[in-house]
Amino acid sequence: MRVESYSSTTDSVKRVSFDIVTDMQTLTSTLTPGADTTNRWWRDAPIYHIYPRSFRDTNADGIGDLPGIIEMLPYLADLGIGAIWMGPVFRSPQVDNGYDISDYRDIDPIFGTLEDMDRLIATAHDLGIRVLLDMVFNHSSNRHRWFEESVRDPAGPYGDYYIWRDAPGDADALPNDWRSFFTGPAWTWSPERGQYYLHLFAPEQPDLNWDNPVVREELAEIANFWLQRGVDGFRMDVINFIAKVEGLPSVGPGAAAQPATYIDHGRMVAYLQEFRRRLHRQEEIVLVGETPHISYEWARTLTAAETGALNMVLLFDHLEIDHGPGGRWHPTQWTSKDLARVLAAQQSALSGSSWPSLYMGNHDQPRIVSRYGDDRQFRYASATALATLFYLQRGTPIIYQGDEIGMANYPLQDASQIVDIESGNAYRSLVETEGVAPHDALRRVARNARDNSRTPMQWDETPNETWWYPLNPDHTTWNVAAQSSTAGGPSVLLFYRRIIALRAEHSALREGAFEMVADTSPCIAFRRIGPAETIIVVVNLSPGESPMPPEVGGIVAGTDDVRILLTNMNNTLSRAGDAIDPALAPWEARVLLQSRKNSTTIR
Ligand code: ISL
Ligand code: CA
Repeated sequence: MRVESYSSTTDSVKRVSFDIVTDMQTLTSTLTPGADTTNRWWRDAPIYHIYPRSFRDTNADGIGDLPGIIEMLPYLADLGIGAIWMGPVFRSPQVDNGYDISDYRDIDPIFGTLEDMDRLIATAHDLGIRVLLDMVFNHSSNRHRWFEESVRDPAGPYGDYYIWRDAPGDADALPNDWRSFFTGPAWTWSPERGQYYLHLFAPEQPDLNWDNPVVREELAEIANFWLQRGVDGFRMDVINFIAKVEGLPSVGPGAAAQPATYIDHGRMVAYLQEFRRRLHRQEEIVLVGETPHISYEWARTLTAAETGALNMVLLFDHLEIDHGPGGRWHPTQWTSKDLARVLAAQQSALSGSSWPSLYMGNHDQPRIVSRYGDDRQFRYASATALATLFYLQRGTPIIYQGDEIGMANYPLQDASQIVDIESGNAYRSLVETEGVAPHDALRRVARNARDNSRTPMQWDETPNETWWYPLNPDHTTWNVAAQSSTAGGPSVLLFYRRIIALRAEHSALREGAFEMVADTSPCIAFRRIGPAETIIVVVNLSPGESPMPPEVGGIVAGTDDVRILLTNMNNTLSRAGDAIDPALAPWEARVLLQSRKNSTTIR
């Protein structure tokens, strides 16, 4: 498929064109033999997502650092983790906690040095843990030398690195009506250059011009710089936004909520294929794209092995079922049926040669146990039920730091405790523009604020006043040390270890097909069908006892070789033939194993 486009400066329009490779023959001839077929470690390796600033601080400056990550690698190895993804640790003014990079080839001194990174990679590899970096390539910092040069010298080598537009005739008008995801217009005026530049996020995060071939080459070289240092792949920030529709047309109100209307997905895929083909070691690395608001069709195209672009994407619709029609800051009720519907749709969209990522939260989302679980009455049970539901589907689990010990939302009491740029802007906009009463605005933002998941990792009960953001007061009871045994009660951490081990022990959980069995309220059930065995997962997402859904009850009643592999209620295993309680306890998650003899009869 031939794609044509124009690079973005108004004074020197350059035509660029390239192909999206859709034909398998052509593609495999451009990739190293074996690419995407033989070395798929990333399908089996659970990924642990580290938010470096809040993980482990070794020099008491209140900010987590690379030596802290190195120190805790054995903890992750014990958990059964196969790879870590670290949030951005590159040089940055930290306007958006590192998602505004001013030097892609150096480590920010708040996190450590390049030598620390080399040591981190080597130590991780010794422990069998691969290392993914978070690459922010849709935009850079406005303090990056490229942007400073672009402002200073429009005709110079960096003049076309960003997306510049003249002011329209009307003095107050903007080049178009696009909105920043962080509220406000997506355009900021540069008095020095006398033009507007585009930023889909903060004004300090100008969008890079991917239509400029030099920019694309530059970004691939940066990736290669890190691949040569030994990293095993990248998480690529908002990577579906890199190609904007030609001519940057206005799209009408609601554009910020509907970025699909101004994204040229065909060009996006072509750019990412080109990017991948430029990378060293491309057959052994993993590329995970963060892709908010993407359609299932494009997610499938991006991840299909035949496309040769990304290996996985991070979808968001399962984390939007509690957003009202007004979006994230207008929360609404959800049911387990809504969740089941989305999970089934994602699984079916990414079946075949695509591969899903399985995640319940990250540094942009509230904590899962507070959100879809019950962090008061059923914290252990709901945290483990959700882990069972998410991580035993087909795909690669991506565990966000702290979820493995059931960390909960921060009890925000006051607007002054909102530190995050997106949440702070949202609060101000609710109060100042939408006229929402401050206490109501705080309630809404508190529920979904990104600050919730950015509080420091709770290693033990020790108070620590130095952290950049206060520890959640509940760290006195919910911490790694306390959960390293069951002395204090059931442990989320030990259950996570079991779940991860279970994936390693049963190929049906890694490679088996996925099939939704019951998408009822309050129970969700699915099965994973492998060549030797079928595994049925049934989860009660409610605080009340519930019978197993009839579909599962039927399977259990009709055979005598189903047994319980794991439940979060007690850690004992049953034997084939043992009676299985037809009722699920509140927030019970059960994993049932059916051996091959009968697995065909239940299909
Ligand atoms: O949910 C969101 C939209 O309202 C956002 O938090 C969304 O996930 C996000 O804006 C895209 O995330 C990534 O890019 C941002 C950065 O602030 C996030 O931390 C990062 O994960 C801009 O680089
Ligand atoms: Ca530190």
